[in-house]
This record gives sequence, structure tokens and C-alpha cells, in this order.
Amino acid sequence: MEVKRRKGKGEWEASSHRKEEQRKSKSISLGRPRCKLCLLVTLVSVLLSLVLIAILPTPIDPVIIDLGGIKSKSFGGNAYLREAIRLFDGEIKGPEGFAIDGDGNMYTGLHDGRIVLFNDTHMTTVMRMGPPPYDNCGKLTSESHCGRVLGLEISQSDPYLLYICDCYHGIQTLHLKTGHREVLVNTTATYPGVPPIKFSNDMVVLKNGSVFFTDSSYKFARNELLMEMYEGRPNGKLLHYNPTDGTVSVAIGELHFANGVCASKDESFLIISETSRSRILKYHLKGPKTGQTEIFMNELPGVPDNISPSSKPGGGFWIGFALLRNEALEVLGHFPAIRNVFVKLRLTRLIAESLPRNGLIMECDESGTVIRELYDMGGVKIPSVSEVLDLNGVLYLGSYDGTYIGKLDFSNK
Ligand SMILES: [Ca+2]
Repeated sequence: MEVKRRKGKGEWEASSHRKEEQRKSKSISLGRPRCKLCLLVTLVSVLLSLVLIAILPTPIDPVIIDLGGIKSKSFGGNAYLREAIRLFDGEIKGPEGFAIDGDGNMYTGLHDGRIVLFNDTHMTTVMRMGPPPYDNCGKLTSESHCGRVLGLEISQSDPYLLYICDCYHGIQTLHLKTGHREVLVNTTATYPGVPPIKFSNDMVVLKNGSVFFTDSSYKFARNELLMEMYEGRPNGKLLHYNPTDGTVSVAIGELHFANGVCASKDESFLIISETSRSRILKYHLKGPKTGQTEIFMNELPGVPDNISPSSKPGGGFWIGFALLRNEALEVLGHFPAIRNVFVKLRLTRLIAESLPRNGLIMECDESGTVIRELYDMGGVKIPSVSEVLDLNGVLYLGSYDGTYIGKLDFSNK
């Protein structure tokens, strides 16, 4: 007969500890195959994802974008732009470029393809770029039909002749008194020696009627703007429309996102934004360097958009900035493979919308010396500027995606 012996306290503890060890051992021996399986599944998933990403088609062939350092008088060091007020706040979208006619009426183009006349309190539609129907206008998918005006100018010989730069419908004129409309440059036409015009962006009209206009890309249209930015190649150009014979020719080829263009006061040179390089080029129209190009300003603190004349008596320019330089942009610039992955995974818009919004406009003289920089860090009032209309120090501020027209009275500063 087996006699069970009563265990002492120490024996109970030892026995309990052994049981716990056995339980853990069993648990570990059961868990090992599971962990191995998890690891295998994870590895296979990662490898499959990498293979899928690698074989996904991509429309871009990206290169390294090195913007260099940042030259700035006071990077983010003031909040002058926050003193602006917003006109038509929430009523409009995308008033990018401006013009002013002989009666002082101001004009801008909106994201739905309209050109509107406005003052500080009222806005009237002047014309629509595209043909009917207009039901879907205002969407990115309908831009090519409805039109998108990015640049406006008034003729220097006729104060009611409005020049229009539409990124889908080319260069046109509209006479504001007679209503006569004319197409000068048709983006669907072929011009000898000129690569396709897919993204006409801004223009300047000289006294003699010559039109110089930028085409940001032969490859991507405006509704693929982020593809152009992500690729970073010199797909753009400056084009010249000759009014005497209607010909179009390349003035400067291989520009990096050619954007704003403006003439010096005496029309001896033009300056042109290279948006994806944060720099501005100078193109000589007169003198011994005629036809030559050189750097006007580089290592700018932001991504330049349109350029317009300053009202200073000696001439000068205002530069609108779509974005300020930031670490995310620098990293993206130096890693084209990462940009390619973002494109393949369709994350470009998400990335773009997550970038910090900081407003900046810059005034410089005709030698490229910065006179002043006006900031809105954090984009409280003016998070982005496409173009400045300077009426003796009263500044109207356009924006490619803003839902307002900014107005800043800087006449006493
Ligand atoms: Ca522009």
C-alpha cells in the first residue's frame, strides 16, 4: 500500500517551480514552429511586395534633384504676409495669374476654366476657355476640356487686348471691347523644330507683340504636374511666338519645370523660373549676349512660380513661391528611387498634401538682388503664392490652389 507523504513548505515550492518550468518549456516548444511560420510569411510577403513594386509600371524616369544651399535675407523671419486680407474667400479656386486693363479692371483665371473680371468686392465672368458642357468644370479630370488659365497679360499697344496662356488651350487673345477671340499658338498643332507643347504655363508680351511663353513639360500635362515634379528632368522650354509670321520657335530648351517669365523694364532680358530647381534664369534679348542664358538667382528659399513686375521706379520683380524649401523636399530630391516608389504606389498626392505650407513672396531688383522677403510661416493667411500684382505697393496675391485672392497693402513699407 502506497503511503502519501505530506510535503513540507520547501518541497511544495520546488514542485510548483518545476511545474511552471515544464509549462513554459511546453509552451516554448509549441510556439517555435509558429514563429518560424510567421517569419516565413513575413519574409515572403515583403519579397512579393518588393517584386510587385519593382514590376509595377511607372510613367517617370526620375533623377537626383540637388537644389544646393538656401540663400535668404531672413528665412521665415517675418510674418508680413499674414497682414494680407482674403477677397472672395471660399467662393473661388486657383486664381493664378493677373492682368489689368486700360480702365483699371483686374482679371484672373480660375480652376474651372473661367476668366473673371474683379475688384475688391465684385467678380464677373468674362469668358470660358473650353466649349460647353460646363457641368464638370472645376475638377482635375475635366481640366483639359474646360481649360485652365495660368497666365494673363495686357497688350502694351492696346490696353483692352488680353493675352491668355491656358495650359491646355495654348496662347490666345481676347479683345475686351469687341469680344474678338483669336488662337495664336495651338497646343495640338505641330511646329517645326518644337517638341510637343503639353503644359504652357506663363507668358510675357513685349512692346512689338512678340510673345515668350514657357512650356513646363513636353511629357506631362498640368493634371500630371506631380509626375513632372517627381521626375525632375529638364522637360520644359521657353518658346517664342513671332507675331509677324505666326511661327513658334524654341528660345531655351531643356528647362527644369519652366514656369514664370517676365521682362526687364527696357526689355533687354527675360527672367524665367525653373520651379524644380529653385532657381531663376536670365535670357538676353539685346546686347552682346543676345540669345544667351545665365543664372539670375539660385538656391532660392522656395519653389518659384510666376514672376511679375515690381512697381519700383527702377524696375524689379516679384516672385511668388508655391512652397518653401523643407527637409522632406531635400530628401525626396536626393532619392529618385523613393520618388519612383511613391509614384508606383500612387502616393504622390498624399505626400504633396502633407508638405508644410508656408507663404513667401520675394521682391528683387533687376540685378537679382533681393529687396525683401514677405513670409507667412505656417500658412495662416497666405499659405502659397503663384503671382503678385503690384499696384503701387498694394499687392494682389494669386494662388494655384487658393480659394481666395490675397490683398496686402504694403505701400507704406
Ligand atoms: Ca505658373
